Amino acid sequence: MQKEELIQHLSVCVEKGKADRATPTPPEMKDKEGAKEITRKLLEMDTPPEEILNQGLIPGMKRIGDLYGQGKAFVPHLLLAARAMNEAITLLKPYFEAGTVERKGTFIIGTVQGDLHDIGKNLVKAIVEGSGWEVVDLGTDVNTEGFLKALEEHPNAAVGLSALITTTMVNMEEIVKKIKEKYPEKKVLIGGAPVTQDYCDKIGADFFSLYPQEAAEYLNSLI
Ligand code: B12
Repeated sequence: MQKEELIQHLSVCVEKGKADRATPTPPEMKDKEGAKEITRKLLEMDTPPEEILNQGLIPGMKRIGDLYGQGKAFVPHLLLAARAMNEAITLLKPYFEAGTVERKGTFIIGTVQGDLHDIGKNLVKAIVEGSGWEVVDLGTDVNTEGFLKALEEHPNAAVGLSALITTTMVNMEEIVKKIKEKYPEKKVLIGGAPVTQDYCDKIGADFFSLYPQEAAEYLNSLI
């Protein structure tokens, strides 16, 4: 298969939750290569990791997300797709990290309270790490105290908040407020599908983007 065809096929694997060859579903793809094998193949063909991410993985996840939104796919489908995407991201991560020469600073990141989505957060983490920062990953469902405690341990760090649900996004406001009360100069980055620049301005965060690379560039501009 040509590179473009493989990337297309990769996006179908993510959409259908075909993580690797051993994944038994969907039946029509049984015993066929999955996201893991195809990503490995693409990397062996020297495909840039950003291309694999932006043209294969993210569109596949978007399609299953859209189907879910239309009531044509359900939570188990999303879980399978997330597993397929994570298999591929694990292979891409060392490439994002490869550029690391020295640590430019520390970046604390977490998905906010009530929210268990971590695919986007993990992407931001991988790309910021890859751009030379030490990243402290607090995981998911992180409350205000969790972020403040991490800041006590890393007082010079910048902070990133991720949220994927409109009802958890609102928790960002309190977290930003408490961080700014204690550390007025602290830079707080926010992101996640429902977040907007307006919301960022409204809650007094410093930076918003849907693109991890832009977050890395913003952090680099702070040095
Ligand atoms: C995969 C998925 C899941 C998986 C999550 C697996 C995992 N490990 O993350 C599972 C199945 C567990 C799941 C569960 C649920 N989900 Co869900 N899920 C999705 C789905 C399909 C994709 C999300 C995703 O990973 N996108 C891909 C990543 C790469 O995008 P991203 O996170 O936005 O990140 C990008 C940017 O936003 C940015 N970014 C992200 N974070 C940050 C942070 C910073 C600092 C910066 C700068 C940038 C940045 O960078 C990333 C790369 O570009 C979306 C639908 C969709 N199309 O978005 C629904 C969606 C988010 N889920 C939704 C819902 C409702 C749920 C559930 C409540 C469902 C249920 N009934 O149980 C639960 C919630 C559980 C919980 N408490 O969190 C809704 C939210 C609706 C709303 N009102 O907000 C969505 C939008 C689906 C829908 N259309 O209804 N989900």
